Amino acid sequence: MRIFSGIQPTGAKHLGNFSGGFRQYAATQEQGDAFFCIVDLHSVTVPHDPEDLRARTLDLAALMFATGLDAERSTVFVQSHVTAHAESAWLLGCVATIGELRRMTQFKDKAGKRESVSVGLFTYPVLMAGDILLYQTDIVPIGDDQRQHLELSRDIAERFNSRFGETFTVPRGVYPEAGARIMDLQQPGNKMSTTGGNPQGTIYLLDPPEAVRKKVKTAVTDSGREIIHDPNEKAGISNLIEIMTVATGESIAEVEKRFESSGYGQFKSDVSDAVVALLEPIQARFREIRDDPAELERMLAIGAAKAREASAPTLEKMYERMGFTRPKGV
Ligand code: ATP
Ligand code: LTN
Repeated sequence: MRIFSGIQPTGAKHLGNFSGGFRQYAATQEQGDAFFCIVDLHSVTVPHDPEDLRARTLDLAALMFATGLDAERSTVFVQSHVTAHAESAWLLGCVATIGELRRMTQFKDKAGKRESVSVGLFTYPVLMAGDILLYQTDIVPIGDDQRQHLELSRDIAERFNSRFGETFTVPRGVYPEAGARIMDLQQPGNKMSTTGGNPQGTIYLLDPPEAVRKKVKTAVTDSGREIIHDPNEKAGISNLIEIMTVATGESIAEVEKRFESSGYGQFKSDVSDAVVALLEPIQARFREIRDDPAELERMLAIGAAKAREASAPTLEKMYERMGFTRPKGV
């Protein structure tokens, strides 16, 4: 089975990214042939600082290994190191339609907040479709916020296949059972997010223990007393329950049962302990791995070579099926 997912190198990574991203990457790599891509081309769709992008690309690679990716088993690479990604985005951009891109809620949200919006932000989902389809991907581990983009990738794959002949595997999204959408602790109506969130409501993976405790303690809840999962009526508590499941591996029902007779104060304190216990070893491994940038660069170079080899046949097929001539024999 082929597994593919991507993650952006800009912004500090948070517990939502851990839940929908990192922990699913580490789990799915056991199921087959896995590719995990640091999507730097996606990160320039909004204004960015070049030095920051450079530094964060290596930091993100370190975090991916620190959260359990195994360089022997999985291919971890940087999107811009494999030119097939930019090429497939052009080809698929001529298959996707303006109408379907206009319906993307992430574009509407992000574009609505800016005066000037890049063309790249609009065509972002097409680049993402190429990422996935180039690898004949069967499953894509992601968070709930990427569901619409994944559905679009499937539509583009099916359209290409029916217009030009069977070329792509149609991929399936894989979402965590609990924690597919971790919410902001201060605004439990919005997802935890680097770009759109509130820093006080966002638990960063590199936050020190005191910061985690303060953020959980001040998390917005409700005036009730029961620790039960009801996202409509009790968004804040439901979110803390899901955070607990992410930190301990328990189910929602197990967390509810364990805190049946506890108050919110005790529950919050136990949630912070569990999150701190989750993050401490990740942070220690991250510091170790990041301290050897030459080794990280070597691993990414190996990843890029493997990704080039794996994606080349599909890109070639795309060109051929679409009727392009190919350079021969020089
Ligand atoms: P952000 O909103 O924080 O800027 P992002 O979604 O733009 O994040 P990435 O960091 O590339 O960008 O996301 C990596 C993975 O994390 C994706 O699979 C995404 O679905 C998932 N993810 C992001 N936010 C959350 C969340 N609040 N809960 C669960 N999964 C999430
Ligand atoms: N859009 C995604 C990042 C992303 C991705 C991908 C995820 C880019 N290409 C391919 C899965 C598969 C995001 O913002 N999280």
